[in-house]
Amino acid sequence: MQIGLLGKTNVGKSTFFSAATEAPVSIGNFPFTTIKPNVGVAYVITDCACKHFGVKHDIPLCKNGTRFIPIKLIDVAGLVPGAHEGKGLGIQFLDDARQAEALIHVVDIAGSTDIQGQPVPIGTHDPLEDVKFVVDEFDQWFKQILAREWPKLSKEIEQKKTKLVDGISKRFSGLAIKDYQVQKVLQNLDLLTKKPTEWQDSDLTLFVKELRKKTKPILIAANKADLCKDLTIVDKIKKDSLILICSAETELLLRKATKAGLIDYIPGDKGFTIKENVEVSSQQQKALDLAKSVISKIDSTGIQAVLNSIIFDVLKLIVVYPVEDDTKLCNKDGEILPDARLLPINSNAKDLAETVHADLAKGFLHAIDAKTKQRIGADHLLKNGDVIKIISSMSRG
Ligand SMILES: Nc1nc2c(ncn2[C@@H]2O[C@H](COP(=O)(O)OP(=O)(O)O)[C@@H](O)[C@H]2O)c(=O)[nH]1
Ligand SMILES: [Mg+2]
Repeated sequence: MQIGLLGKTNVGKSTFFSAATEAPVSIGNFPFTTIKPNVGVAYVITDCACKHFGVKHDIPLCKNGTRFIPIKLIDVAGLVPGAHEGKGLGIQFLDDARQAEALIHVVDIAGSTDIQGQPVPIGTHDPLEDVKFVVDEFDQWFKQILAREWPKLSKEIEQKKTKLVDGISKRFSGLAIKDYQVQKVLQNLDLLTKKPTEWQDSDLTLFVKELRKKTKPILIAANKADLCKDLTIVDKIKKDSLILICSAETELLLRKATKAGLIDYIPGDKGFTIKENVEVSSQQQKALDLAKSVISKIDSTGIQAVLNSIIFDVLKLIVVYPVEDDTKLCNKDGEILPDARLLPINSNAKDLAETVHADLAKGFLHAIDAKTKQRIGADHLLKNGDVIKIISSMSRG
């Protein structure tokens, strides 16, 4: 699961990235660190299944029933108008973005940077323009990929040398786009039966727009909300897009203060407390006071809400816990609920097996739902929070 952070320069992408990838709690030696300079691990938060069962476990990714689930975050190169034609870091940008399953578009909601990302006085740039241009760049990029080859491809399809879905999917290979997604969009737009050589330019435009929406959905993070004088601008954008307000700078400060042992804070909390018996310098106190006033203005820093929303609202993923013992809820080493996995909605028991190990799926016999103790088959659809033991003729040891 990879999520890309995109936007023009100076909106706070790197600050968001640093804040989100700074380990939210002390998670021991879990491999959480930066993978590449611009690729790191962030966490979504959910209620751990240990709460449902009323069991206690001591694992790094669960703190008092709050479960942290890792996702990959990519800080995509800054975007400028014309990126799809190679302007700015256009090529690098598209390279980073192609691997992402969904995108967080970081916007300077305070309007303190112009369209090129240069600082301007607060409130003098309309963030709606940024929302529009980013979607536009993306759609044009998609369009270019297909339109370039359409004259040739459409003929091949009609001569039955290539199948419609296959031919289109292949043009988008490397973008993590699946056949069924192409199929679905063609179907929704009634394009499955239209002769490809008779597609108008408007058909191509509409098709790529819908394909982009489906395969690279965008959530807007209205950043620098702390600077914003009038947040009603958010309502204007809300009409057509999913948008959440946040302050990456505040979250970064709070995570650093947590790491330094100064405060108790769990990302997403609507407040924090300074630990007893710690000395805070007057400078630190000032920074924490500022953070407190930001939180009281915008409810929470919003960073965790953005991460959770892209996984649970936009991608609609569910959390499932595979276990090897459905009574003790543990793995071979006796660790209770050691693993939480994010799966697409409509995943079944066999899909879960596949994510654990290919052999486990190959030899799949049945599974057991640890909550109901019921035996379930390969096709059984999983629900959010399920704890599942898989029984396979090919389980390892
Ligand atoms: N006030 C405020 N400033 C922010 C926030 N997030 C980032 N910044 C500042 O915006 C500037 C650009 O941030 P950076 O993360 O480098 O932006 P990028 O070019 O999009 O990666 C820096 O000076 C940050 O400190 C925020 O939430 N509030
Ligand atoms: Mg940056």
